[in-house]
Amino acid sequence: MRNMVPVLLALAAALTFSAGAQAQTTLKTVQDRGSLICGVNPDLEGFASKDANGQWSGFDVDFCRAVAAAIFNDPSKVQFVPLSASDRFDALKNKQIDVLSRNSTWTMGRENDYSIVFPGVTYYDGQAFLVPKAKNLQSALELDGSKVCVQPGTTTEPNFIDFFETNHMKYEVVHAASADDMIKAYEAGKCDVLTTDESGLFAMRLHLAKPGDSMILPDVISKEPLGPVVRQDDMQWFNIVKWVNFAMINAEELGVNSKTVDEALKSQKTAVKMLVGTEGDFGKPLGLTTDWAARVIRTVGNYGEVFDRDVGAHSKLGIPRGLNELWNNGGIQYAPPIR
Ligand SMILES: N[C@@H](CCC(=O)N[C@@H](CS)C(=O)NCC(=O)O)C(=O)O
Repeated sequence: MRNMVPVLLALAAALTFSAGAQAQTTLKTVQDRGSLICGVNPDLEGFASKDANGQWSGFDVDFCRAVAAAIFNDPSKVQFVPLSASDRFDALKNKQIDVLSRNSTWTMGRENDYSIVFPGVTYYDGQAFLVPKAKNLQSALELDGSKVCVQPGTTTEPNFIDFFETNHMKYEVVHAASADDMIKAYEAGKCDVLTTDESGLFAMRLHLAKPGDSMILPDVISKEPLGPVVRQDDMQWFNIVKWVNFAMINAEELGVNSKTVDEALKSQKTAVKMLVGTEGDFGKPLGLTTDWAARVIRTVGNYGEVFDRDVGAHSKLGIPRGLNELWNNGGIQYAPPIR
């Protein structure tokens, strides 16, 4: 037995070494690289799109920028990787990206199938239908016999099939590989209905030749909680992404925005002090600085500022806050406190 001791010690050392070698965290990888790699939609106005100068903008893009701001104090330190609906979760699983921020619906099946996890909901959405106004429809229950344009690899396809079958309506599925292809197929008359998340319909309608000739039916047939996604293997990284979202929501609730954040640094209110880092240190346990949330708010904005600018009242999409209002203002956006 005594002869076994050196062998066991060597074995223990080897195991410790290999555990250490594996322990390169996502945060360390991102810091060493000097930028965050974020998977986004290739082209969905308001959520993620690129202008003629190669500048990305949108709600999902701003979330990536917020994570970069928390880490680097610089929201520009992001490399954006455009991903199709079908490729996005494999890209995350295979470590081609650090985080996915691409109008993705949180479902249990996706977490199980790809060993991924949604740290929160940045946008509460639901599936709807866009139709020509000339059809004079009042409800999605009048869609019997429709040719429906839908993108594969989404929650949209099984949802709408379920809805039609439950309501004993006939349908024909017309597949389109991108939002752009869906628009083209609809305008060419290959389908008479577009279906996806309501936010996506607002975005796609802008790109129709005559947006005013189509309407979104009032029926919302599913829950589509959209949010960022990370792998299940790194709790620190999961927590960073989770608390960046919650910090932005809490900032709006506490009235701290990109213009008032310096004033907030002088606030005597405990909740504000804990948010901006003048009391306690909530950043260090996540591997961040004390002022991590102040960095996000200063350079990207609070939740309401980002919503407003990218998809809300001050954007081309003009989507009402609806469910995405704060919980104390009639909506369901609710972040656990930073304290
Ligand atoms: N939230 C749904 C739908 C997401 C989705 O990919 N929607 C389509 C239709 S709006 C899209 O964004 N397409 C953009 C593209 O691939 O060009 C999901 O997670 O499956």
